[in-house]
Amino acid sequence: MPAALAQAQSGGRSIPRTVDVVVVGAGLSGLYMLHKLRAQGLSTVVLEANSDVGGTWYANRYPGARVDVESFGYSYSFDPDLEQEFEWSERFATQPELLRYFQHVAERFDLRKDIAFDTSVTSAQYDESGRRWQVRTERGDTVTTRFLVMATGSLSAAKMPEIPGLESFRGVSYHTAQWPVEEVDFTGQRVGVIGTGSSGVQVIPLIAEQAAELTVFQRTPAYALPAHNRPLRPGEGTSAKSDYPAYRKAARESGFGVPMEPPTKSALEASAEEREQAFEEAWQAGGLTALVGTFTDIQTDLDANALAMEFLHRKIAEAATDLQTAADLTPQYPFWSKRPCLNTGYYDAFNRPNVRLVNLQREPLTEVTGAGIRTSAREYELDAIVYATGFDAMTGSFTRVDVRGRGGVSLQEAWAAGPRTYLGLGTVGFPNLFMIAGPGSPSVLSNMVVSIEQHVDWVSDAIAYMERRGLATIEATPTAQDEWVDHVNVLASYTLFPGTDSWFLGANVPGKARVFMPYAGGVGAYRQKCDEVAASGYAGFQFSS
Ligand code: N01
Repeated sequence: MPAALAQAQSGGRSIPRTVDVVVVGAGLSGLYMLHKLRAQGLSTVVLEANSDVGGTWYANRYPGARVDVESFGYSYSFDPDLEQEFEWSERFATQPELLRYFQHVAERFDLRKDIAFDTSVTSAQYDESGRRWQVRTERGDTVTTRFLVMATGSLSAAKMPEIPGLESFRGVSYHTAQWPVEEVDFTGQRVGVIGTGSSGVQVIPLIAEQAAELTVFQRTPAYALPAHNRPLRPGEGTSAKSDYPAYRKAARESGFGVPMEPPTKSALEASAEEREQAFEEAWQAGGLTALVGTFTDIQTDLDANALAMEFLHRKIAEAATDLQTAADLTPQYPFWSKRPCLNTGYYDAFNRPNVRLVNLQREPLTEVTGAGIRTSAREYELDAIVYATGFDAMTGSFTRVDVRGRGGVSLQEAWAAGPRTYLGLGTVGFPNLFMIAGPGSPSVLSNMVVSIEQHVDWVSDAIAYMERRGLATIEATPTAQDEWVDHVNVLASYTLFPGTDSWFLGANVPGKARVFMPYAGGVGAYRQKCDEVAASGYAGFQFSS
């Protein structure tokens, strides 16, 4: 396919007016998608709102940000040389190291030349007669494309809370997912953090070390599992890298996208000693999935789950020295019914004299004032507020762009009652639009890199299939989509997820339909289904020629 294209000048940078594929986002998904499409000879441009590559790892540069999948597993597998050459320094890589990795990938494969940075996509409209997408940017560019790949991330649409008075605060406000590129120094300041999900749990220990006073406003406590992060030992990298073929295969066939022996026994059938030993070993191993993987029914049976909860409650009581603080930090909802967090110094932070915990269940937050934060009990005076309040997850990054498919129907309208997709890859009414790690796929319930690589490979194979046969459009069929949505819901109903409010259900966004969005059947089963669909000539998708 010829790549010689008419160029539109915009902001000093050339953006082609017509391409085969527009990819939105230069994070993990967009970088690999560009690399693949280019190798297939397709003219491609990536439009990226940030000033450089990295996506979520570009934006979430708050102190303490680090990955919660082991570094060796949270990396691309598509190029054996790339796998071997990058040196990870810690068990769980920090955000700056991850960003260095993505910058290295961009340089190694010369990706930046086809990425327009500081280019926010505002709309994408499908032109039915021309069977093309018209993609518009904030800067006024219009790009016409056959295929549109939304590589916009599952957790990238930052969410501010609905609290009165946000604008009135006279100090400085930050959101963890929109952290400034310049270093932020909290030395000597009175800082408030709202939110104790993964971002809060990571940022709190670091701010605690710097600030004069840190006040943590907690609405729902987190299960913060030990990371046991550490520098990698000499030789550890070489040995892990020599195991890559087997490691990657096991990751792809697993549940969460990390190699793991599946449990065989119910927690309810195990003796108390067996359970304690299994839980303790998982605790000592650290990581997000060890404990939930001890027994078959931790995530599916409330009684089995209560046994894990009891173990975790004891660990929290041991970690926080003040009794009331320990009680306030103890979650009462089932373990893994919302996403747990990885802990590096979180509970210890509350043992410091300059840190206090405000339990918003006892004294609800009423407003942000000019001077700080007011609860029903009092006002807390602050110099800075950090909103660790999360994301409009899984759908926000798609629906914040005005995407309109056949008949001018917007994605927002099509998904008003919850996202509807076939395989989390495509959606009815939006021909030639692909989503990477979209709702209805394992995405956030997995090691994202494993899921992203699988989607990118699948999408580039589907486009290659169309090119070989001269097919113009691909679109999910209503029947396949309905059946897939039902299947995703049935799988969720076997778990404890639907019973606890979380961003998995859209519960953190007022007015958002309460639907469990990710596919809970595991990455192995999901990959198998996607492979079968491709092998059968893309059953469940219809083509036009
Ligand atoms: O966001 P969250 P996050 N008043 O939605 C609270 C991934 N991630 O950015 O639970 C008071 O989990 C809210 O309280 P509640 C990971 O998948 C990964 O922390 O709604 N509080 C909650 O405590 C993660 O799950 C890493 O009651 C309010 C917090 O804000 C996902 O991103 C690091 C409030 C939001 O927690 C999201 O994590 C970071 C209000 N009005 C993130 N509104 C890694 O480790 C919200 N809250 C790789």
